[in-house]
Amino acid sequence: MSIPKAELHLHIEGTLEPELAFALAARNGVALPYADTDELREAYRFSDLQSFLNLYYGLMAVLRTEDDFADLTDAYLARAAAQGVRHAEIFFDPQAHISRGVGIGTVVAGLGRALDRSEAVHGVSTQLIMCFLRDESAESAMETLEAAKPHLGRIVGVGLDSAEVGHPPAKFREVYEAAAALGLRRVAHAGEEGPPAYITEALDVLGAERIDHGLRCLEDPELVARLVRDRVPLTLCPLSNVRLRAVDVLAEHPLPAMLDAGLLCTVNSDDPAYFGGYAEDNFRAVRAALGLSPERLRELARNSFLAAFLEHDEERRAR
Ligand code: ES4
Ligand code: ZN
Repeated sequence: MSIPKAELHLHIEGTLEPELAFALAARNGVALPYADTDELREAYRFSDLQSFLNLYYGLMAVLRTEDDFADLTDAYLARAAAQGVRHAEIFFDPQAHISRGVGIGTVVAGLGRALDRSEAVHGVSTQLIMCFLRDESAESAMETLEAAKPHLGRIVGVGLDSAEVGHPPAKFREVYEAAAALGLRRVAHAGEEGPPAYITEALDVLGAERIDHGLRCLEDPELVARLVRDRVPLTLCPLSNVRLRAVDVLAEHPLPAMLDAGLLCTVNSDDPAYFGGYAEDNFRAVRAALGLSPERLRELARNSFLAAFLEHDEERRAR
């Protein structure tokens, strides 16, 4: 039995398993530069975030129709439910689809169709968070927010992802202000590969309520003290950190030190089809590699609900 938990750092495009990628390629007549699923899996040897992103954005070519996004999301929800996920806050990257001629209306309709059935079919409540690509311009982010306006009833918040180094949060001040004015919640990837100053900037300039990853906060003791004092949740992704070489081996992951420091840490799967596991796989991996006590694992699960954008009645049901 897996412990009930909320998944707060999950890119829906990162749940595209090789088998589904090939099935969608066939359905849509898209040619892939890999002979079969084995050859594709062979390519999952990443040296850093950018080497992953190159493959990840390329494989998205198979996602074209509303049905594709519904099938992708339904497959994720089934896997998540089987791993004890009761609530999922799901990232998607509108710009990665708009730039390929797939409109945000198609994407949201497909995701939404699967999410609408999720509680009944899988017992998983859900929220959607649209992310801006930080290696695209601030103008493009603002256009994306504008394009999302007809769909804001389905979207709880905004995030910031893609290549971090060289793309500090402050570039997105205006679009985050506009998002806040629309009543959207705010999160941002920071301190995955980028310096601790990006975490501080995400808090100060973007008003981020949660930090995605935040691993490198440990390099700045004042920042750690602030994150502890203000109870800012960090959505850590241990298997992702190993696969993208942010940490050498899981046994050296700083999660235990971060919990000892009093940080509000959560454990999440990021891009599970690429990084070797879903939510419970990440819990199991840190338990095995880091020797976390049952109390620590319960704390991580509790933190996931505390850090979620849940209404109180939903929170009660999720537990
Ligand atoms: C991502 Cl691991 C990671 N970091 C930043 N952006 C991303 N998009 C998808 N996965
Ligand atoms: Zn991520």
